[in-house]
Amino acid sequence: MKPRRPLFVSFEGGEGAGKTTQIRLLAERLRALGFAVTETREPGGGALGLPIRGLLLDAKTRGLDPMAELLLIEAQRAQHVRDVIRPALAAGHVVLTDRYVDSTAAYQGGGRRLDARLVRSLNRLATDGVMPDLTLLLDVPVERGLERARARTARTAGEKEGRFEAEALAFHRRVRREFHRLARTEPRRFRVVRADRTIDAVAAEVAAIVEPRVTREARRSTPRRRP
Ligand code: Z5A
Repeated sequence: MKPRRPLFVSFEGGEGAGKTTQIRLLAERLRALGFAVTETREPGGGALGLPIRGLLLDAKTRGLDPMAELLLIEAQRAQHVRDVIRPALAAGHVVLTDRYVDSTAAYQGGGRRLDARLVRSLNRLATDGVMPDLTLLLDVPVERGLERARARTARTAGEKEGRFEAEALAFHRRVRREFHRLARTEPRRFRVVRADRTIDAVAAEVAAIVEPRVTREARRSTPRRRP
C-alpha cells in the first residue's frame, strides 16, 4: 500500500446525477493504483445512518417538518463524522462520500427554504470542522436526472418513489440553483463536472481531477531519502 496523506472528497448533485456510479468507478481505479479508499454516503454512513435514511427517504414518512428533517440529517452527520470519516482520514485513506454538507445547503436551504445561516451553523456543529478537500458537483439538468432516478426505481423490484424524488420540479430546480451558487462561492473546493454525458466520459473527467490530487498527497507523505 502506498504511503499517503488522507484526502477527503465529496460528491454532490441532484437526483440521478450519477454520484453512486462514479464513486464506485473512482474507488476501483484508486484501489488498483494501490490507495486505501473508504466509500461512504449520507444519509447512510455511521451508526445512525441507516435508520435515519429510512425515515428521510420513505414516502410513508408524511408531514415531516423541514426543521425535523434538517435536525435528523445533522444528527446522522455528527455520528457519521465520528464513526467513519474521522477514523478513515486518521488512517490515511482517501475518503469518498456520496453527499455531505453541501446537500444540506442545497436541499434544506435551497429546496426547503430554511435559513441558510442556520444550515451553515448546524453543518459546522455536526462536522466539527471536518470539511472536504475537494467537492465534485455532478451537474445534470433536473428532468434528465429525475428520469434516470425514476427509471432505476422502476427497475428495482418493490421500491416506490422516495420522498425527494416525489418533490415538484420547482423544488429540484431550487436545489440545482443552490448547488451552482455554492460552487461559485467556493471555487477552490468545488469542481463542476457535466454529468449529462456517458458514464465513461464522466468517469474520465472525475479521474483526471482526483488522481493528480491523490498522487500529489502521496508524494508529499513519502519521506525524502538522504543523499
Ligand atoms: N438529502 C438531503 O435532503 N440533505 C442532505 O443533507 C443529504 C441528503 C445528505 C438521498 O437519497 C436523499 O437525501 C437525497 C437528498 C437527501 N435525495 N434524493 N432522492 P439517495 O441517496 O437515495 O438519492 P441520491 O443521492 O439522489 O442518489 P441517486 O438518485 O441514486 O443518484 P446518484 O447516486 O447521483 O445516481 P446513480 O445511482 O449513480 O445513478 C442513477 C441511475 O442513473 C442508475 O440507474 C445509473 O445506472 C444511471 N446513470 C448514472 N450515470 C449515468 C450516465 N452518465 N448516463 C446514463 N445513466 C446514468
